[in-house]
Amino acid sequence: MAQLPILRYPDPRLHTVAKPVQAVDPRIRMLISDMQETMYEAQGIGLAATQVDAHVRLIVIDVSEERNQPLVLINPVLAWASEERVKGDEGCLSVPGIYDGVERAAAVHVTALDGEGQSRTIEAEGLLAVCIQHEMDHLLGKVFVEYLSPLKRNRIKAKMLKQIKEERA
Ligand code: K2U
Ligand code: ZN
Repeated sequence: MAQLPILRYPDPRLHTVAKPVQAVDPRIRMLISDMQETMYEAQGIGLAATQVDAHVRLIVIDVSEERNQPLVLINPVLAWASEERVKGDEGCLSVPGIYDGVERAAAVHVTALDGEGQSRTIEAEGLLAVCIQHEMDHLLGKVFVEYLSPLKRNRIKAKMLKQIKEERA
């Protein structure tokens, strides 16, 4: 088990399009375990492999209050999205300290392999639906700030670069 460094916006690697997982082998199982440790330590409710510079279609999630209901989505496919939309404030472990409104489908159905390589369909609404959409965006190289205005996005980019520079000083 290991905690992995999380890429920080505007790192260009966050815009990499992830490739499908070829086999749920020991290497992928280790990555799943490391991503879960990283997510829990960062107090996140989701984490995409893209964020830890591993460009495969893999997401870990835990939206439970008790932080004991982990979900693993390998090669997720969006099978259905509701017409109903919801708008809520989102954050991101790759954009620390920034929260802003994003509109998403209120409910989604996603098919994916679980951590054992078994095919599953997840019918999600509420926070889980939003989290799944947020993480599936990461696998397409999309960060939530890209839904914001160019003015807001540029201000966030400048703030992140200043944060990174100060941390390195
Ligand atoms: O992708 C991530 O960075 C994890 C997100 C997942 C998420 C985003 C928006 C809406 C639902 C889920 C974070 O866990 S959001 C919460 C957060 C943000 C920053 C630091 C800690 C926790
Ligand atoms: Zn994120």
